[in-house]
Amino acid sequence: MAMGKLIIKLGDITEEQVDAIVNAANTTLRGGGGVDGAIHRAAGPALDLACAKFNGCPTGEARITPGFRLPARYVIHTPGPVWQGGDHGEAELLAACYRNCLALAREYGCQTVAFPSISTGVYRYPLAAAARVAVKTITTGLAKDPALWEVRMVCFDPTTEAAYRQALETHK
Ligand code: AR6
Repeated sequence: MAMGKLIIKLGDITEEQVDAIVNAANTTLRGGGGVDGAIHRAAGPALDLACAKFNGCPTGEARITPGFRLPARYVIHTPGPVWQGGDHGEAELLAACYRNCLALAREYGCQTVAFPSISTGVYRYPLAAAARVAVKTITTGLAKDPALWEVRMVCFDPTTEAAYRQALETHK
């Protein structure tokens, strides 16, 4: 089987029609601002009830819930690392987010997955560096999982989109 593809697009992840969207959450999994707030608003209050059952999630790990009112069947929640200068394991933790989300997607039979730019908002991870980690980890994940046919990086602004396009070009 041919390897699935990574596409980069500008958009609002809550509108993506995919098997699973990823949420850049915090370790409480109880919602917040940014993409997390948008996903919780669009999914409706049942999402928070489902998240409450996990009693939180460590940075770099992932948890899955239904998508409720979202077009996506599932939401995979992952708390990214807070940028603390780069010598606190941030790159490895960010890679673990992408890896663990793809592992859960695989376990739940997802063929299409959409990611936001994890950690580059409130958590201040430098954009170019985060994009390199994301592209490398997603590309490795696609090569290992023949059932996964499309991963979308859904960027909320043109600067973010340009950074991911650049990372993909450089990676090739
Ligand atoms: N669709 C796609 N991307 C979005 C959307 C959207 N609807 N809304 C924002 N983004 P952030 P973090 C982009 O801050 O840095 C929350 O409060 C945004 O422009 O959402 O991982 C959590 O509860 C940026 O490019 O996530 C945590 O406390 C990217 O998503 C904390 O923020 C990530 O920005 C997590 O911080």
